[in-house]
Order: sequence, then C-alpha cells, then structure tokens
Amino acid sequence: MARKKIALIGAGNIGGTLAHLAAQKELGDIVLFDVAEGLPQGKALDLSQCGPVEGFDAKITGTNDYADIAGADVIIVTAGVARKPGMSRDDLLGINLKVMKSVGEGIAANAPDAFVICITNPLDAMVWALREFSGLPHNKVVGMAGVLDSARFSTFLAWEFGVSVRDVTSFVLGGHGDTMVPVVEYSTVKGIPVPDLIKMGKSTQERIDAIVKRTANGGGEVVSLLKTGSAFYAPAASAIAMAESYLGDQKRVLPCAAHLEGQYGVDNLYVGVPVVIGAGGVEQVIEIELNEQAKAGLQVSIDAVKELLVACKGIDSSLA
Ligand code: A3D
Repeated sequence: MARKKIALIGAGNIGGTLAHLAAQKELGDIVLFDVAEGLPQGKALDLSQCGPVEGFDAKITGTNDYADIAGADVIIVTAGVARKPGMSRDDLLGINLKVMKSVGEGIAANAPDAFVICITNPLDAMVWALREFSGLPHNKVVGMAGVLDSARFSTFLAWEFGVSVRDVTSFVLGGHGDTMVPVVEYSTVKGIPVPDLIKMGKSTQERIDAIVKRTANGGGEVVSLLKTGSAFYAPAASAIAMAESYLGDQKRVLPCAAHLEGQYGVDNLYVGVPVVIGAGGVEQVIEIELNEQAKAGLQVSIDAVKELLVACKGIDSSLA
C-alpha cells in the first residue's frame, strides 16, 4: 500500500509540531509548505534528522511551491498570523482571509481530493472561507477547535476531581472564541455527569463555573503567558487526532467546526458540534439535545460567527 501524504500549509509553531507528531506516528510522508523561504526546508531537514533517533520512517520535505502538495490525503492549514497579546481572534480576520484565498486556490489546483483541517483563526470564519475559496465538498473541509477546547475543559476537570484525564469526557460546542459553550451536563468522569459529581460533594457549582470560564479563555491564558505567540502543542495534537480518525476510518466522535445544513437550526455556517470523522470525511453531524442555557449560549456563539462572515463578505466581494 502506498504511503499516505500529509501536507501542512504553514510551517510555524503549530505546523512544525504537526510535522513532528505525524512523523512519530508514521501517518505518512509529510510536506511542509510555507511562504517564508527556508523555513519549511529548515524544519523538514531538522525533523528528518529526528528519524534515526526516534526510529520513524517518514519522508519530510519543505517547500514554497504548491505543486509539491499534489495528491495529499490530508491537509492541515495553519497558514497566517497568530494572536499577539491584546489582539482578539477577530483582529486577525482581514490578514488571514487573504491567506485563506491563496491556500484555497493552492489546494483546489493541486489536491482537490484531500481531507482538509483548518486551524487558522478566527477559526469558524476561516474554515468557511477556505471551503468557499477551495470549492471542495463541505464534508471534506472541517475546522479544528472543539477537540482542543474540550481537551482544555477535560484537563481542568481532571485537576478539579483529582482523576486521570483518561476518565474525563467533556463537550464544548459553538464557535471557537469567548462565546464557546462548554456543556457541563454532557461532561463526565467515567460516565458520571459533572452535575451529579457536584451533588456528591466532589466540587461546587461555583468551582465548575470558574472552570467553564477558564476553558472559554483557554487560548488567551496561554497567549498572555507566552507573550510571543499562541498555543501550539495541544492545537497540533488535536488536529492530529482528527487526521488519524480520517486516515484510519476510525469514526471517532469529535467536536469540530463542521458545515451545518439545518442541524441546530443553522444553515450554511461552520459551527463547533460533535461529528463523526471517518474515511468519508465528516460522515455525521450529531444533534444533541441542549438545555435552555446551552441553547441560548449556542445562539450567542452562532450570532458571533454570522457577524464574522458578514465582515468577510465585506472584505472580499467574491464571498458575498
Ligand atoms: P505561526 O507560528 O506564526 O505560523 C504561521 C505560519 O504561517 C508562518 O510560518 C507564516 O510564514 C505562515 N504563512 C503566513 N502567510 C502564509 C501564506 N499565505 N501561505 C502559507 N504560509 C503562510 O502561527 P501558529 O502556528 O502558532 O498558529 C497558526 C494559526 O493557528 C494562527 O492563525 C493561530 O491563531 C491559529 N490557532 C488556532 C487555534 C484553534 O484552536 C483554532 C489554536 C492555536 C492557534
């Protein structure tokens, strides 16, 4: 069987970490693409030299030419500018929209059969624009945010309850941003819902509320500590989980920014919801029942995403 090909568009902090993880897991051969000359080539050379030490077989190349992504099975997009302290994800909109245009065109011309995972912020708008610019089927273009946001939520819950992260399951819905909706009712420790754990005296509503708030500000907390960029280890690990589910037809249930066509009362918008990822790309969107508070939270989130799309259409008339 031919080796799979993973193309990484953007060879910055997340791109480099993605390449390392994909090589360690031997997901396939890896092409790192970036507009910066020398950056993808240098990282590819450095990472190739991890191979003999770590014992992985993966060909890693760096390029500034879209022709080299031809035939990619999975493409993960991190191209663009990351947040600096004091900058909101939405400030990035204008800059990264232009980047999505060039990336979308590069993918359409060279790898139209790929499964594309977008990470570039503001996520819900950029994944929508990337799909528009690339013209790929909606089920083959998806945004990474929910896996990361729920990983943050799960981490804090595991710390709170003093249990292994392996036994924590959590769900975060909605847009990636301050309006995300961590759903406490569907978050469990080994199947025991968090509200039941509160009743059992294992935590308090106030402490869980603080964790929900910390989760929604999870990206900002890392940005303010790093000062020179945004999180990259956990974002890369999250996108790799999505890529593995596609490549291995694992049919994992993962919260992702997926294209909604009527589900959750939303049409033609990318919003974070639980989906099944398998060989067919996004194979199912799972519509879970939400309580009134979560519904209202999701609506705020949807409205924020809608506003971003209006702004995108204002910047690039081809999207209108
Ligand atoms: P960074 O290390 O700056 O890497 C971005 C790379 O993109 C740089 O190497 C640039 O040279 C390159 N680039 C810029 N323009 C282009 C272009 N037109 N074509 C190809 N490459 C280009 O950033 P990063 O890796 O830390 O973050 C990448 C993106 O992910 C940013 O937009 C972040 O805001 C976003 N991000 C999203 C999440 C989510 O959960 C959604 C989390 C963390 C970061």
